Amino acid sequence: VSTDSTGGWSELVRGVLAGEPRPLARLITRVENRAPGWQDALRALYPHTGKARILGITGAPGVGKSSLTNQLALRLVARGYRIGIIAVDPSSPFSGGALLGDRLRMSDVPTTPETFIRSMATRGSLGGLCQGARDVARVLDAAGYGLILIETVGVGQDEIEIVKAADVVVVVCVPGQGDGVQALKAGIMEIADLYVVNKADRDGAEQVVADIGAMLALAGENRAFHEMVYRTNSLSGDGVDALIDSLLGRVASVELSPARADERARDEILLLIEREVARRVRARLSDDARLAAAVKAVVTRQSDPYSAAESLLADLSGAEAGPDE
Ligand SMILES: Nc1nc2c(ncn2[C@@H]2O[C@H](COP(=O)(O)OP(=O)(O)OP(=O)(O)O)[C@@H](O)[C@H]2O)c(=O)[nH]1
Ligand SMILES: [Mg+2]
Repeated sequence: VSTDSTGGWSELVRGVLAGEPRPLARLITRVENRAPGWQDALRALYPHTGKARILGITGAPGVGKSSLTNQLALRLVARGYRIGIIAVDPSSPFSGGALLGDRLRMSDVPTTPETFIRSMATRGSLGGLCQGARDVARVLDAAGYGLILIETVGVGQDEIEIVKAADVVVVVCVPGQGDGVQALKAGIMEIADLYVVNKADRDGAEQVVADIGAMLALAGENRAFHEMVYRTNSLSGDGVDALIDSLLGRVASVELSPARADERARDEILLLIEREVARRVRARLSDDARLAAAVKAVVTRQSDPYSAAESLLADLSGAEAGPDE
């Protein structure tokens, strides 16, 4: 379409800022694919960001995160919000079923100027899962989506990093998962703002509520229990409005502390640097005869991976520093 000197980016950026869905979808895809000029696009959008609030929705596979997100989105749109949804899939190597399932369950959410849905099945994506979700959220923010819901399966470091970047984190549990609540203690618990016991239509929901209560008490949580634990049925929508009232209350009260804002910016800058350094190192070494020789030496036990890495790194930094140093 466009052949301007920015490779069409400036037109897309204009469209995004004007709130047009098609340029938005195209720009996000190109940013995710790291098409040439992606940084320029994000640079141009950055001054227009910082208004959106991000809700992280996490929990074990199948607890109803997508169904709940769907219910939240429909109701929030009815309340006048523009909602961006990012579904981060674990991209199971066995099938694309999870992705399709998410699309199906979220199909109730109309793609209108009020809602925008993007699935990311992106293990091994170019920018990394966490940065990828961050970039997409940032584009949606610039496009005027005031609330961004990010669904992630609460397993794995990447997913935890993603929800850490959210303003409010909802952890979804269900009855009948036995040690489900137990499993949550690792990592996710520290960042949870609210707990949802979904599938509250099923037996055992009250037991899960009680388990969470016990866990919170152990953790010395001093917020009122009833303000932290909600019961929902994501099929009928029961309980979802009460959850929304609480979420909106929290969102309104979240003002990022300066220290937290600094920490986030710092994390992001470091992450971007790490990615780029890793990319450059791989590019430099991939065809390097020294790497090939080191591989052989390690495989035949003439050397070891530690010495090989150390000596290649020394070569690289020597080359970086230049002949004068
Ligand atoms: N009975 C009952 N079933 C529910 C409820 N919420 C979701 N389900 C069902 O649970 C199944 C999983 O729902 P999803 O919304 O796909 O769950 P998810 O957590 O997004 O799943 P993954 O993204 O695959 O981890 C579906 O068959 C839903 O219809 C609920 O409140 N009650
Ligand atoms: Mg899902």
